[in-house]
Amino acid sequence: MAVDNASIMTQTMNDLPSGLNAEDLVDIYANMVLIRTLDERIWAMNRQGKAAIVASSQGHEAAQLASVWALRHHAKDYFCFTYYRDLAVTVSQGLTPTEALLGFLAKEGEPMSGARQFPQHGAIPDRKVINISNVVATHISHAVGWALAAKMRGEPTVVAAYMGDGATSQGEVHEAMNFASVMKLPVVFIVENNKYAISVPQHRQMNVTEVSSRAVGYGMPGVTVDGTDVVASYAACAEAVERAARGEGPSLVELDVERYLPHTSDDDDSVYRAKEEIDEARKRDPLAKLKALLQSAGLMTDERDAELRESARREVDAATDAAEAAPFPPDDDVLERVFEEVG
Ligand SMILES: Cc1ncc(C[n+]2csc(CCOP(=O)(O)OP(=O)(O)O)c2C)c(N)n1
Ligand SMILES: [Mg+2]
Repeated sequence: MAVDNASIMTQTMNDLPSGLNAEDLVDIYANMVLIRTLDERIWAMNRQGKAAIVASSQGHEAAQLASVWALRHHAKDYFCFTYYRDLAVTVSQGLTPTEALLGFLAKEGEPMSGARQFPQHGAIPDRKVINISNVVATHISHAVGWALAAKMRGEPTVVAAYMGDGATSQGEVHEAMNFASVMKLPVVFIVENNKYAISVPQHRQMNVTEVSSRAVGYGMPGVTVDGTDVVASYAACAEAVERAARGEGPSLVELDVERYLPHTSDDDDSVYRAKEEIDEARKRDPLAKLKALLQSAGLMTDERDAELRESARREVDAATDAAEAAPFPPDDDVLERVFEEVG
C-alpha cells in the first residue's frame, strides 16, 4: 500500500513536546513493530481455529503507546483501565507476547484471569492494568472509583480510562465523567475513536462530530488529536496527565484512530464498510507515519526497520511455540479467581 508522504509528515523532530525525545520515539517504534507482528499472529491463529476471538489493535498503536509514554513521563504513579482493543497498552506495560498468546489460546499461566476470561480481560496489578468486564463502558466507573480511592489515600496515582467512541454513548460514561469532574479526580479519559461501534458508524451513535465536545458538559477540558500520530497523541495525553497529577481534575482526550480489521474476528465488515474506505484508512498507518518521521531525522533506515521486523517475528514465533505447547488450565481451579478465599 502506497503511503501518502505529504500527509504523514505532520511533525518534525524539532518540535517535540516536553518529556518526549528521539530515543523514546525509536523505542515506541520498536514496540509498535512487535505489537503489530503479535496482533497479526493472533489474527492468523484465529483463522487457524486456535484463538477463539480477537479484537485487533491494528491502527490504534500510536494512540495507545503515546498515552503510556505520557503516563510514564508525567505522572509519579499511574494505572491503566483498558478495554479489549488495548493490546499495545498491555504489552508495553509488560504483558509478554507469550502471556498475551496464552490468553488468546486460553492456556494455563495466563496472568490476567488465569485464562478464564475473554482475552485481555482480568487484572495484572503489578503491571498497572485492570480490565474486569467486556460489558462496554462499565470499567470507566471502576477507573473513576480507583482514582477516588487514590485521592482519599493521598496517593499520586493518575488513572487512564481507555474506551472506544461507541462507549461514550453509554450511561456509565456520563456518570463517571460527571462524578470525576465534580470530585476533581486524577483521571484521563482516553477515547480511541475509530469511527465505528461494531457496524454502527459514529453519526448513528451520537449527534456530535467530536467526542471531545462532550467534555464541556462535565466542566473539563476536551481535545481531539490525530491518534495515528505518536507526537500529537503524546502532547495531548501529557497535558491531561499533568493536569490530573496537579490535582486539577480529569480531561477527555479523543485520539482519532483507524480500525483496519473487522470489529472482531467474529465480524464481517464487508457488509457495512467499503474496501475503498479501508484502503484510505491504511494511508494513515501509525507505523508508516512514525517510520517516516524517524527517517527524516536520520534515526531509521529500511535496513534497521527490516532488522526490527525480523527480531519481532522471531520473538513472536518463540511465543507462539511456548503458548501452543502450554496445557489448558486444570478443571479444579475454575473458581479460584471468582470467589475470595476467607478464613
Ligand atoms: C453494554 C454492551 N452493549 C453492547 C455490547 C456489544 N459490543 C461489544 S463491543 C461494541 C462496540 C464498542 O464500540 P467502541 O466503544 O467504539 O469500541 P471499538 O470496538 O470500536 O474500539 C458493542 C456494541 C457490549 N459488550 N456491552
Ligand atoms: Mg469504535
